[in-house]
Amino acid sequence: MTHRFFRIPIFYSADHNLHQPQFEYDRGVQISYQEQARRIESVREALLQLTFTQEFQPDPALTVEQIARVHTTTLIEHLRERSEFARQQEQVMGQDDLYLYPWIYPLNQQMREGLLKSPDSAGCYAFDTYAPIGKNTWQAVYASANLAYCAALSVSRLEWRVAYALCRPPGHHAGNEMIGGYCYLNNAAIAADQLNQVLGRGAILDIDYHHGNGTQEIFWNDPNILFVSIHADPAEEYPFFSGFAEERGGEQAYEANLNLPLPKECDDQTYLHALSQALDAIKGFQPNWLVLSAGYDTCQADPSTFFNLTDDVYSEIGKRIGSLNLPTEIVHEGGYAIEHNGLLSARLLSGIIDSST
Ligand code: OKP
Ligand code: ZN
Repeated sequence: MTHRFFRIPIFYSADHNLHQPQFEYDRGVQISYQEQARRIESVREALLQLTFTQEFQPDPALTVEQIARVHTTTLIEHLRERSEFARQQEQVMGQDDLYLYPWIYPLNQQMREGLLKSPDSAGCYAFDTYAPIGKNTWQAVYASANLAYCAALSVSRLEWRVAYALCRPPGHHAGNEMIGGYCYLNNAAIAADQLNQVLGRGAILDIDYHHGNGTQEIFWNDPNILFVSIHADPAEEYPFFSGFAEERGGEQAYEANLNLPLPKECDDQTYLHALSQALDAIKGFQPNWLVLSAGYDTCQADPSTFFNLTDDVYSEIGKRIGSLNLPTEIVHEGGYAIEHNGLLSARLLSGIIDSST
């Protein structure tokens, strides 16, 4: 490709607004839900101000069959059915805005079978309390995954060199049959699967502050998809149970998984060093495409995390990723400095477009 000033589509759906839990429980203490709708609208406003972007609101194209390539139909049915149950419960209880929280976690099949029949089955496929289900959750989650899928379709057809899927809810904590950490369907995995089908082998780079345990799990045994993640050391930070450097991939795909955990007090220099390791691994894999799981909760301003990255580093991250010069889909993940995320995503995209050739 020789076009230096190509355009970047922003895939957006208003349906994310339908999913707005009010609360989350942080070690049992009720606080306001951090994964707010405004997170997306602030990024949308900032990205559309860039001269090289344009918005697309795609029609539904993602089928259940395609989702079922990365998630079990059991999980998909559970999400649909619990959303419907929340709708019924609102009627029965005369309540508005009811969300079913995961509180009871079955640890074997017998417990699960019992719990599934109960009104309290929201925890059946959850690993934490951060993914409650309301009446419109399925619709919002489907629309979010559809953005990732439609962006992947157009990148795989080489219609766009780089596309941005403004997904909400996020996806990288959602595994084959599990939800958690604000995530229900794994948007990045759905995109990667589509790109892999059309363009062959490729890489996912996850730069959210938290380890993308769901994405890692989904592609653990897939030798055609390299998963690389830079995140806060899980010995100290969520999700705690995965993201360690020793996790290198399953038997069929050894070394197709690379975790680069960083200390909580990470600065720009330490971060950029890890990023070059990540990019070296990606180049060595010789991928045909890249999915970037883009979280902005690594920035100094994020109220929920501990890295000390300056705003300028996002331009540099963008430049270095753009230099890979691969067909690229960016999938929006975390970031809780709500009004600040717009600036960071704009810098990331500007960096990418500056260095792409
Ligand atoms: C979602 B994403 C621990 C708080 C953990 C959940 C974090 C979910 C992050 N005390 N809160 O990766 O940005
Ligand atoms: Zn995160």
